[in-house]
Amino acid sequence: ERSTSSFSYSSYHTLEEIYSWIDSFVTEHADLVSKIQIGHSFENRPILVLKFSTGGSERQAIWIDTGIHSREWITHATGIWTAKQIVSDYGKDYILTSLLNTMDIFLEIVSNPDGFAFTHSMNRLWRKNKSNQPGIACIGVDLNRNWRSGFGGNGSKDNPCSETYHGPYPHSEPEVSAVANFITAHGNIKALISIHSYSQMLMYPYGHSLEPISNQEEMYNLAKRAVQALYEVHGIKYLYGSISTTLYVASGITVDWAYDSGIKYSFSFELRDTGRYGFLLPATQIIPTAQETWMAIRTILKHTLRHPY
Ligand code: PAY
Ligand code: ZN
Repeated sequence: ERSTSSFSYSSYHTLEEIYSWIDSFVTEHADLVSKIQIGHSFENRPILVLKFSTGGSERQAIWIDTGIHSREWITHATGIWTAKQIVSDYGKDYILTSLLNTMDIFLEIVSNPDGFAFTHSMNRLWRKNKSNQPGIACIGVDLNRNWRSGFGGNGSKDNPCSETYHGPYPHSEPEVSAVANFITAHGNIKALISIHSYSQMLMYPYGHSLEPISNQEEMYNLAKRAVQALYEVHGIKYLYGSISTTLYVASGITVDWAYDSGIKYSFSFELRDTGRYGFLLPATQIIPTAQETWMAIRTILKHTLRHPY
């Protein structure tokens, strides 16, 4: 894309199209947005993050990632629409404006670039990354099982052929270590939102254990309000609660690591739908999905802004 004006926000795009859109987007909104490369994927593709900032230094920040599982195309599309929404809402929406006047937002749209390229070229339903190890025939680690918190526990597999293979050791995967290193070095991330599909759920830690987190009541009430705000947009119903009690037990996941690293407001979304189309959600649902998700995200941002820690 030469300019973002010819980009279709209601279509699914290839990695090349998204990376080219990122460059145009950053150029067109240079006052508010910059591009950071936080690392390289296993197959050596750049791992990119958009930074939304109105200035300052070492501000508190929000982290949002989409596409850690490559087949969850609605999440990348939602991330792209969200980026556009942030630049158009700044100066208009009071929550987003006051947030960006004191905090930054980091948005990682293609969190698993190798897997994403593979879903376009070879296997639309590929979930993992593309790493391989000598002497092991199966390819790929589940990037949502590779995090240190609860690594290797229930709901993850040590068989490299499994869709939920946790990898050889915590943060073994470059796509995970790049994010973990970035967030740790930053040191001032106050909310983390990791976006998956599908199931229509808004969840918080833990995945690896049934034990409630220390601010579970606050998280439950916040999730409830966020899901209500989402519902009001297009009447889509979401379940909410902890991951282990709402979906299933899963260990080594992003939000458990984030929470254990001190990010009190750590959430994961499972976007539309509940299984009719599953990962193959029609492109006609991209904009409605992104619109409703944004209202839930906005609820979390508002709470984070009003509850400094
Ligand atoms: O959102 O982190 C979360 C929960 C755990 C997800 C996981 O298993 O990694 C849930 C699944 C996902 O989004 O990857 C749910 C989908 C429908 C799946 O692949 O089973
Ligand atoms: Zn997923």
